[in-house]
Amino acid sequence: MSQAAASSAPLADALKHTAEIVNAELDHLLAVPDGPESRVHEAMRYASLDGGKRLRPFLVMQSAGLFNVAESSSLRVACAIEMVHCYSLIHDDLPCMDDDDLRRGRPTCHRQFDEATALLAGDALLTRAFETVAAAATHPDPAVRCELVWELAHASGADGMVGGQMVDLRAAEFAMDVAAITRLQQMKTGRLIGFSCEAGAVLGKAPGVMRQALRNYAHDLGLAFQIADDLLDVEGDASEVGKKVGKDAGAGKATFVSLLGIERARAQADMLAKQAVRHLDVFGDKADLLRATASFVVDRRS
Ligand code: GRG
Repeated sequence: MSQAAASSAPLADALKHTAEIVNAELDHLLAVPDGPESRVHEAMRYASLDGGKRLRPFLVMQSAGLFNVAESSSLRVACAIEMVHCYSLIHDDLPCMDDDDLRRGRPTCHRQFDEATALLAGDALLTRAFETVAAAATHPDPAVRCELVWELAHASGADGMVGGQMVDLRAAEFAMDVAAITRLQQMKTGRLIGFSCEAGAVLGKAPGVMRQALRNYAHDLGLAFQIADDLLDVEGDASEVGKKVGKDAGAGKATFVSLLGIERARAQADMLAKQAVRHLDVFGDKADLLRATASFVVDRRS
């Protein structure tokens, strides 16, 4: 059995377990009240329960596991990052952005509900994420909660994901070379992945050198993830990927694949995945699932 195959079974089990506990916690955090406002709650649940790989929550749980953080703490942060991710997917799918009909193999939120409800569901998931992190149940130390709020805001906002989305929307105005695409993707997808990996270190009050190791791992993992995403847009199958493919080429967008070609893009993703793993040496065997995640991210079919 190859090394990758040998490590993929425990990873698949661990991802499945994380998905199950995240679903259960989201079910609890996103309860539907009575009253006419219940429609926005239903839309929040539609867009965030029972779907996706739960990669970001998995990274939170695994990074927190390195520092023996209580699962009750890390699970709340894991759910918060998934809420931010799901909000971004709802808004990204809206007619004013990508105008997509399919997400996670189902109608997008605005198709299932309506545009205004989808917009509000995204807004409410974002704010519920911060409410969740800030609550006392997340960590007994208010300084830790405050740092998580600050880091999550920074990763999600105009200097992070939202800023990256803005650059993406304006990409046709600029000559986008590999350096410019790398910066865009680090903002748009890399920053949330970075938060996910560092959150465990914040929760566990980890030494700076360990937090930096996770930051470095996340940097390379995030780029590898994005190159794999670009490859899926070219090589993937919509029924497997769960969303429309061929969109980047159709829109004439510069991507890692359009700039480097398929072979070099794949080689770059593999190189980044190997480099990501090397940053984990400081954690020994405890980081084996994070090591396996690097291979998963570049080999995934969805
Ligand atoms: C609208 C504020 C705002 C931001 C949108 C993240 C993003 C920015 C848009 C998503 C568009 C997209 C497909 C980006 C490529 C990378 C990415 C985030 C893919 C989806 O993440 P996965 O593969 O999805 O982790 P699942 O469904 O598994 O959670």
